[in-house]
Amino acid sequence: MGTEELVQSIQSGSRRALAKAITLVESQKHHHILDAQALLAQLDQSQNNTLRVGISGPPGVGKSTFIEALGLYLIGLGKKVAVLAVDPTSPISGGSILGDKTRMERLSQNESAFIRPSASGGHLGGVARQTREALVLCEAAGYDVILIETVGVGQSEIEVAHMVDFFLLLLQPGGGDELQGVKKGILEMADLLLVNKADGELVDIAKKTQQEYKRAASLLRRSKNSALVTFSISALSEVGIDKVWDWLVQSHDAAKAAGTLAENRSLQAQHWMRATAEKELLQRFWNHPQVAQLVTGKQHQVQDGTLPPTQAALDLLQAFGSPNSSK
Ligand SMILES: Nc1nc2c(ncn2[C@@H]2O[C@H](COP(=O)(O)OP(=O)(O)OP(=O)(O)O)[C@@H](O)[C@H]2O)c(=O)[nH]1
Ligand SMILES: [Mg+2]
Repeated sequence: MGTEELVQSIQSGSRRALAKAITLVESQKHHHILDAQALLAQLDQSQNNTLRVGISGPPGVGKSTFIEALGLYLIGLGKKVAVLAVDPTSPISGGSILGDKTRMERLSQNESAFIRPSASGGHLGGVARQTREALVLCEAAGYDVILIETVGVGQSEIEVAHMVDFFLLLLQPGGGDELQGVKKGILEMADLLLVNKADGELVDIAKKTQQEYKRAASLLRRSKNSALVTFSISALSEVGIDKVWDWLVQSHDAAKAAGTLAENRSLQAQHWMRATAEKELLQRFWNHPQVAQLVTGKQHQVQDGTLPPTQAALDLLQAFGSPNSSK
């Protein structure tokens, strides 16, 4: 299938074409990367009515259960939902969402849902790029809401926050003091904090935890100019899912009206351009034949103390290419 044909099939909603295109953006082969870029350039990206939502939280908090509940709720409203994951630890053959398909059984069997396990790019940067490009492909294929689950801690969340409109953090009832090992930086990025498992015996403690977080959130210094909103929900009993969706719709509408949605996406695109260039440059630097030839020797000299580290670094850079002549 040629690029043009593939684009048409994706835009006409073919799941097979979508899956094929995602496989293409996941490939590490140089000519596939070029083909994938040609494909992405041809997609109609004017449809910006989509909603990109990141979902994060400690292991076992109920992310997959929540995604299934929200996904089914949205399909009930006539939406098409795509689920992606960022999981740099996922093994070569299929990521953790594949195992999760059993947890998202009803959603995975629904025709209005598209679930794709995390790419297995090996390193987080690669996985993040592939997920971001898969997201764009899903939008071109007509999916209205893209849910991205992060698996793993710390850096994955930051990568996901750079590709979504809203970032949701799920937490367990209880254990509010130490914030369940969630880093401050992640709290800063979150738009909505959900205390899950507010059901059965856990209802009261979940509500109490939510109140504690609400108080803590009001004291939080944030880089975002919006406040951190907190709810308690039960993904398993499907309680509060409508509340979360209403909040998302209202926030999405408000951001569109204020122009911040488009602005945020444009800043994110610029971030990806810089981050990609920087990663590529680093790789080219270390793979450069002259640099590779020199590096071991320079390392030894630095180790011996016969060469200052800055001079050694300058020598490597000199081997890579002359410094900018204007400076
Ligand atoms: N009581 C209760 N249990 C829940 C709820 N949501 C999820 N669980 C249970 O918590 C366990 C973990 O749920 P998952 O949805 O797999 O959690 P996860 O965050 O996706 O887990 P990882 O992907 O492994 O990090 C399962 O046994 C769920 O049935 C809830 O709202 N209430
Ligand atoms: Mg999960």
